Amino acid sequence: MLPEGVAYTVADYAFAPLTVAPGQEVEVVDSDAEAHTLTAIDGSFDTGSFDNSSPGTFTAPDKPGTYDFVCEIHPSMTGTLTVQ
Ligand SMILES: [Cu+2]
Repeated sequence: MLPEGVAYTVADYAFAPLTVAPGQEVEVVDSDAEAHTLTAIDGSFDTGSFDNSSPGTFTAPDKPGTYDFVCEIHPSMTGTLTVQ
């Protein structure tokens, strides 16, 4: 069984590296003033828009590997999800 309640905080308009288990559900908390998205480049996961009053969630891919993602609202915000 996967651990529950994995939380990931977005701060200062940047994504820190994130490593999770295959299929892990992740809650994404926004500590910035503006909304963000956490959207996989390959389309395998997407929180949609979330903000500091309404966290986003996504489910990590089942296949181990690294997945690049971006904030669709702030395209300079990029990050990498490691699934292992
Ligand atoms: Cu953003």
